[in-house]
Amino acid sequence: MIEAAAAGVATRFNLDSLLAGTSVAIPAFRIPIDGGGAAGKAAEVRFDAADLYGAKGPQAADIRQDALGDCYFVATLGALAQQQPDAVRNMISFDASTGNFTVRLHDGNGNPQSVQVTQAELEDNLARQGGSTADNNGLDGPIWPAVAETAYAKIHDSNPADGLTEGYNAIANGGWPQDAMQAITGDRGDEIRYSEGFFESENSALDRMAGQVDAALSNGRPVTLWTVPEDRSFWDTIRGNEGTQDGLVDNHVYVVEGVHKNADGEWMATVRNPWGTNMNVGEGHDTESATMEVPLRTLADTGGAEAFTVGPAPR
Ligand SMILES: [Ca+2]
Ligand SMILES: [Ca+2]
Ligand SMILES: [Ca+2]
Repeated sequence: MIEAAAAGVATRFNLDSLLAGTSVAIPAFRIPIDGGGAAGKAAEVRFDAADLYGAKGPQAADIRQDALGDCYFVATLGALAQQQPDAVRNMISFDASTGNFTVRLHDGNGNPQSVQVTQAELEDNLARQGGSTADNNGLDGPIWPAVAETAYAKIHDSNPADGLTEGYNAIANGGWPQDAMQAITGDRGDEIRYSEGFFESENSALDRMAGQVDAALSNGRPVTLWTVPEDRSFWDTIRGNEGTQDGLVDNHVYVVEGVHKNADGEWMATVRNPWGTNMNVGEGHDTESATMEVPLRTLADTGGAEAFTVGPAPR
């Protein structure tokens, strides 16, 4: 069972779930349902096409996961926004005649599904402190992540007419990065895992993995990183030590922004936490920044990363 942890408390998660899904709770933000809508719009159509994106278009920084444990989904959204912003634009449309957004997701066979998201369902997402920044910024912020997340909850709800609690319960307690890639892009993508071949040195294996990730990003493919608890050595275990920590939240999914060799010749991955911050991780590398660098060697040595998930190239 993965539980949300309050901000300000180091987040530690029980390890009996293999699902990748963590969340961090923030104080509830009350949406002014009565009174005028945001930005002077009528309350019945609070959001429209002009609210979807910021001035720079769809961006990974538009993601801010809070109360819902669907990092696997919102991190994948962020990775797609970073690599293929036009794919995000093509995924979502607004119908002024109904006030609904339409989101194109995909079923398990890659077949497109059109999902209608109503104004009320979108406001419900914001009240649940979903994956957009709009619920954190007084309803001001790009709402495309909330629209997409609402659609994902809706396809997991057997009766949307009575609300989407069932759907949110299905998606917000962890899930798999490749399932999210499938739903968002129609393609499960590929996984890159660290491995050393026979007679292969660690340096060579790291070069190979970094080259695969770098090539994927260069080809416009969305890439996420799925983290797991670090391995502990025999001695760490019997002494009750945590062992070396990589600084990344365990059982989480990050957007991968890039890989590069630093001045010491070490491969570093730049990753973005869908929380919008790297505070309260509790592994000794906390930073206010949403992005941080982590040595690939540390991930290989600690076993703190399960896999990179690589989505399809632009079509
Ligand atoms: Ca949020
Ligand atoms: Ca329902
Ligand atoms: Ca970790």
